[in-house]
Amino acid sequence: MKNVLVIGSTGQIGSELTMKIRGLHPEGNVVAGYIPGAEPKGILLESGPAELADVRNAAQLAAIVDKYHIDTIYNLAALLSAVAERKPLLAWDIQMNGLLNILEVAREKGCAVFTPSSIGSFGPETPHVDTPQDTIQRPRSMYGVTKVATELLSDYYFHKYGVDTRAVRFPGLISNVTLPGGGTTDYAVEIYYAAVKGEEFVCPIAAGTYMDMMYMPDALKAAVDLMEADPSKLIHRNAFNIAAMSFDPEILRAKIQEYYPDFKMRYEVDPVRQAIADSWPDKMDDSCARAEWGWAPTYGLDEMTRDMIACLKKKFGIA
Ligand code: AKB
Repeated sequence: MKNVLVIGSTGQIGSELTMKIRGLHPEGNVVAGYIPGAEPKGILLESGPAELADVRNAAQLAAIVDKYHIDTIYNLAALLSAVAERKPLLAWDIQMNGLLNILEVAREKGCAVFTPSSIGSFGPETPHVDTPQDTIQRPRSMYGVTKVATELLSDYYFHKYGVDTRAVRFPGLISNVTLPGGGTTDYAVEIYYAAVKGEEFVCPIAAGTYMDMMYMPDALKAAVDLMEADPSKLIHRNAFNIAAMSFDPEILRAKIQEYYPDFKMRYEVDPVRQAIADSWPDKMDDSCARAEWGWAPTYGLDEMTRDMIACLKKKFGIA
């Protein structure tokens, strides 16, 4: 991995992943791919090349791969779970037609491809505790449908054409650089912003709803480590369960109150997000990722909370 195209480089994951790969491969071209209206700014724009990269435009993607001799594509273009329920056809177009374009370009030009899956690829019939790597995947959200199809199509391109496709199933990702937009797990990011700004938090997910969560530095490490893993050790490819922590809103509230005892949270449960959350695992079993490519998280809830609060205080200039 030397010359890399990150599609969706200005999103929650992309804005940090692009910078991390640029740091790891200063000798390579690490292209920040974006769509109109989501142009890179600041350090992301200044530290390397940027190109319009709409997954629905195969010719545009092929031209970037040729221009920068791209060997690896990180495909982060997606509508998240709640917004995909509002715009299912657009979600299908971006997530499926877009993926097909990327896989075809990768097949023709010999690129490896990382297209993340998610806890959203599971559904109500999936075992919710210690969710196995290989289990029932019958999601009922459009996001989930596209994530299962992404896993299958990525495996198909590997088995049929030898395209080096690899992926993880991301938990809800908690970060402090770029906000997520339209996900079911977004509450676990927004709660920290509210606490640090001294605001009350209105939680859209009910007490007692457990979901897998992960701090962004671990998610970035997973994405890079998997793409650099020895392929001969990989029994699975699309996609590996990875886990770091599992909590419900009450546990998170209590953890934040260790830092802000006056922090207030009340519930206004969003039925769309709640139905999605109820269908997702409480806690995945990530033993295959650990065994096949050495996955291990660094951050638990304590370490993440300490770092989130410190980073957000700095971001907002709060002493
Ligand atoms: C979402 O909530 O939609 C995402 C995810 C877990 O895939 N953060």
